[in-house]
Amino acid sequence: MKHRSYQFTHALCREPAQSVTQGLRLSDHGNPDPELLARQHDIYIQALKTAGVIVNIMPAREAFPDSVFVEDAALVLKGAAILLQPGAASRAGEPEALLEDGTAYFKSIVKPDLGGPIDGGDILVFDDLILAGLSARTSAAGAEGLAKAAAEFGYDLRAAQTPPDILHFKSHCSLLDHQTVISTPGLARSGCFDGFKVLTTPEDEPQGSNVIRVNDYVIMSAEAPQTIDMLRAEGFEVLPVPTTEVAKIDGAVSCCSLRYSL
Ligand code: CIR
Repeated sequence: MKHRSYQFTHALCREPAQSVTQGLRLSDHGNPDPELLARQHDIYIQALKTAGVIVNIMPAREAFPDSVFVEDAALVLKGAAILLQPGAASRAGEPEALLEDGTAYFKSIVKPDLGGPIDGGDILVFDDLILAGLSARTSAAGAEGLAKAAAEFGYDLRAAQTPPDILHFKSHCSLLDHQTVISTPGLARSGCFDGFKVLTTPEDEPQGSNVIRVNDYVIMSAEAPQTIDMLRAEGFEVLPVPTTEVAKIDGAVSCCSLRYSL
């Protein structure tokens, strides 16, 4: 049977730093509480384990307040990590930190010259197709650079547009299965998911659109109750996890892990 893009054997996370209080944010909702964030991160890791993956955890990196959001530093295709070029200056060293701390966890690790910035949060991976949302963190040049790197693994890459005023493409959409996405209504209207089945979140619950489908489970924010009910009614096995602290610095469930198969 074809290997699906939501089937994973492994996940890689990073312990949150105490400096997470300095994490970047588009608007201020107060600093995250590092202790509570760490407890919520543990619950998240437990959910990944329930979904059947082996979770490896790298040590905290105090020099990088946002380094718990490990998804932005690399894209893993077929077990091989492609180091990315984060678009925020304070995060530029995170791929190097991943190289130092994480190399042993992948089949291989490459550092291509991407020619421009691109964050993992802007990259949505289907079975053979990648959508890359152009944003303040991801340039057309970065997406083109990644297209070349991803082609070597058999993926086509299509650029899309991250909606204005949000951080990342995946702040407003996620994969539910190989032919289904969940999206905010606004992003769905842009037409970037033509050819896919699209479920839309309620207008007042955009936080429901960032989920991770991991094997038979959908891990998502407990702070999206209407979307949880909707996905359960659609037959998905949902594992809600608390995300109040990462949400204060524009984080959500997808950014806290790299998921892949070995
Ligand atoms: C940042 O602004 O880079 C972090 N505070 C949040 C990153 C979230 N990453 C993601 O959704 N992939």
